[in-house]
Amino acid sequence: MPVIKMSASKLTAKEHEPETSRSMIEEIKLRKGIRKILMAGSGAVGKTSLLTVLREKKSLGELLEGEAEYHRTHFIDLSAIAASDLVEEDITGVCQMVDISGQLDSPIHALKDISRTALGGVDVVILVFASDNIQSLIDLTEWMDLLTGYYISQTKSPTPDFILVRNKCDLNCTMDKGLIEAILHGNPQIVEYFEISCMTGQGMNGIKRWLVDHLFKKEVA
Ligand SMILES: Nc1nc2c(ncn2[C@@H]2O[C@H](COP(=O)(O)OP(=O)(O)OP(=O)(O)O)[C@@H](O)[C@H]2O)c(=O)[nH]1
Ligand SMILES: [Mg+2]
Repeated sequence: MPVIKMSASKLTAKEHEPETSRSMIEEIKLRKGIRKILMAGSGAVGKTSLLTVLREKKSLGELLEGEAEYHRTHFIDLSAIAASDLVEEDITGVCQMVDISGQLDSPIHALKDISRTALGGVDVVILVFASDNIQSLIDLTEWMDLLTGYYISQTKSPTPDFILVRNKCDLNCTMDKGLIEAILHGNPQIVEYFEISCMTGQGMNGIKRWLVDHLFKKEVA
């Protein structure tokens, strides 16, 4: 079966967002303390799991009894997490989390069909790969091409920050360090790198702290 690949040009050609609505959205976001976070990366790397663990404040191991089932995200899921829930501090603000399907070659995909809803006004992109799946690390180059293509076309909007997350570290798999370094120093620039396990909760405090400090505290200063 032929594999339909989305190209960066396809993504940008669809996007004609009016200037007024864009600045209005930015204004509303600022006033209400809303920050938008996009989870990106291949299928089964743990994007939805990361969102669940952040929201529920428990690891997958605590949340799931027995076998951890995989329910792939078919299109897009949106949910909100209060900043004060991430770090148990009195901070005003909300993280609007955008969780999209990892299957980029699907004929129906949020990045193509509703690119503005998925990508517009995003403050942080969390690029996720899994420790036991080197292909998911390689696939991130395609995700990064698509996303940078979109944001380059949005010349009047700020470009989001990209962070890189290696999930499933509980599996103790080895990974090509050179490839990770190449992604870390490639384009777009990665501003932070985390090694985590949604299963055990390892590294989750670091991500939470970074999100809150980066997204909410600098407004206050
Ligand atoms: N061992 C281990 N398994 C994990 C971890 N995080 C997630 N999983 C498992 O990996 C599988 C896929 O996780 P999901 O969060 O659904 O993956 P996803 O990236 O949202 O996948 P798509 O929705 O298809 O794009 C599930 O069975 C999870 O239980 C982890 O840290 N360690
Ligand atoms: Mg998912």
